[in-house]
Amino acid sequence: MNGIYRNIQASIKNGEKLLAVLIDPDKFQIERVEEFISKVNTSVATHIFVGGSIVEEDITQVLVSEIKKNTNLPIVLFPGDVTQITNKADALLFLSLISGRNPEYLIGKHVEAISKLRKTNLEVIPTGYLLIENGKETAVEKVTGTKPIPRERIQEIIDTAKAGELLGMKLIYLEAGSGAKVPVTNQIISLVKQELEIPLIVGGGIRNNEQLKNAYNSGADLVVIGTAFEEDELFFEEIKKNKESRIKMIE
Ligand code: 1GP
Repeated sequence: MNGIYRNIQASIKNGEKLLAVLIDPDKFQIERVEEFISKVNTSVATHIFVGGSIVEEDITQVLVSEIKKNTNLPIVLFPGDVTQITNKADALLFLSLISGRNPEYLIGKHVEAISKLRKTNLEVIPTGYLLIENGKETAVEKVTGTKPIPRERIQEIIDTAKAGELLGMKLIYLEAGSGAKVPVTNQIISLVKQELEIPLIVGGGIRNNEQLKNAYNSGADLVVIGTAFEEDELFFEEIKKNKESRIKMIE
C-alpha cells in the first residue's frame, strides 16, 4: 500500500476526519485479532496504528501479519522503539519526541533505525511528537526520561509544534499519553491547528464519542484511540460505519 500520507492530505481536503485504532502489541493477545479487527472493519476507523512504549522484540511483526490477513485498512507503525519496525506494515510514523530534550528520541533512535529501514518498503512519515502533561505520569515519560510540556504552557506547545513543521515534519501528534486521565484540551488543539499547514493528530485519553467529536471540532484531523477499545469493545458500536455516524462524527 502506497501514498498513505497523500491519502491523509486528500481526506482533509475533502473535509473528512480520520480515526486510528491503536493496538499495543504488549497488551493485545494474538488470538483476539480476528474478532477485534472484524469490529474495526465495520467501524468508522480509517487506520490501524500498531505500537507501544514497552514491547517484547519480534511480537510486533507476528501481530501485524495477523492483522493484515483480516483487514484492508492501512497499518501504520507507531513505534516506541527500533525493535518494533517491521516490513509487514504499510507505513511508519518516524517519531521525533520534540517536547523532550533526550537526544536519543530526537535523533539517536532514528539513526539506529536506518539499517533496518533500508530493508523495508515502509512509507516513512516524519512526525513531530509532543507529549502534553495530563495529570499523571505516562509510559512515554518513563521510557524516554523526558518531561511532558505542562498543559498551561500553551505558547510553548504551539511554538514546539510549529518548530516541528518548519523542520520538515509532515505530521504533528499531540499526545496526552495512553490511558490519560484527560485528553489534550480543545483550546490546545485549536490553537496548535491554527498555526499549522500540516495535518494534526491527537491522542491519549479519548474514551467516548463526545470527546472524539470535541477533538475533531477543535481541529484534530486524525484521532488515535487505544485504551477505550481495549477496555470496552462496545465502543465500536458507538462508532459503527454508517452514513449517519460519519456525519455525526464530523458535525
Ligand atoms: C497513545 O494516543 C494514544 O499513544 C492513544 O491513547 O490509549 O488513551 O486511547 P489511549
